Amino acid sequence: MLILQNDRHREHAGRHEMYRGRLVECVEVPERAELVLGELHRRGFARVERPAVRADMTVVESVHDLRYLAFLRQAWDHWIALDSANASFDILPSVWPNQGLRRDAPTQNFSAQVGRYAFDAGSPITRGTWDACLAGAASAIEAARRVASGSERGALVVTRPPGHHAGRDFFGGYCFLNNAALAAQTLRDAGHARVAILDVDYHHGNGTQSIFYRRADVLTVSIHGDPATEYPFYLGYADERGEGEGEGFNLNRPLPKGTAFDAWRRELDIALEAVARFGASALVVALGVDAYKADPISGFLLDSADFTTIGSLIASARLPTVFVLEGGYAVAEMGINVANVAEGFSL
Ligand code: SP5
Ligand code: ZN
Repeated sequence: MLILQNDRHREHAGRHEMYRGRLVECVEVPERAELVLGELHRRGFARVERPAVRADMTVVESVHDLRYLAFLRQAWDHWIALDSANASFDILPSVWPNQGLRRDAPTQNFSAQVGRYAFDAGSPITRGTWDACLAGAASAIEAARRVASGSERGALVVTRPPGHHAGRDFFGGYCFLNNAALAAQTLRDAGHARVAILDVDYHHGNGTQSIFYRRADVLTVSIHGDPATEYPFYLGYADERGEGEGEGFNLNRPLPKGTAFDAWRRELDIALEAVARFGASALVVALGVDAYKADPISGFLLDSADFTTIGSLIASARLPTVFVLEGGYAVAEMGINVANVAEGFSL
């Protein structure tokens, strides 16, 4: 399996996220990716590449909104132009255009713009967020190209920040650009007529779902904590099946907090059956490992060994596969869990 690493991920390093009325330390930290790379190296995954840091903007602009991209690119400069003292603080929203307010209101006020594009107050924009995200996008696009050409059966993109909560024109859930969606679109552009995205992160991939919700060419399937009690709360229910041409091409499998691997694994079988029935010729896996039992912000009970099984069950789909790193916050164990998936897939 080919490993592609985002060399600029460290440039995104949020300090605080809003949680229960206070600013708490970010759980989505640079060490996460470092520990994954360290463990992959220890396990003998020797083919590690660092792709060009320039992403193909044609792909990025086909998945994301132009004005949203311009906002993200310029956000830090605008922030410090307001007040040079802002450099010591991350950008977080404090006002949102919901409940009857106009998202398209003709304001360029900076706070108004942040709130227009953010859906939570847990996803700080920092000085290096844009550069880190763009390099991550480049890694995901390159991985998809290598898999699409048939030169690799599988590729793993080790990147952060994650992507599956980011939509066409919004960020949140620690995500800004949707790397899995960029990989899927790249596979489509390379000639794969039907591409499936399987999201195994603990949290519902609301961004990915919304990007492809009206499309029949990309199937989105997600196994996640029931949004009735788990983040992101407002999407991810079983009755969301897609809309218009996309009807029938979104599958949500919410599971209660406390679910262990025997029940989780049955859902993976259902998800992989849906991928096979759809007739996908390529697969993108949104690989969060926060279903792990010791994850500090999640509620499933998977063991490290279960991730090896997940890797081998995904391999049994016999599809060219791009894995993209998403969540996972039990930092000490996350390298092991990701490497277990890679090993299970490669056996
Ligand atoms: C990619 C991904 O897994 N995103 C998850 C975003 C979840 N954000 C909300 C979590 C709320 C709990 N935060 C508590 C921090 C306490 N240290
Ligand atoms: Zn997650």
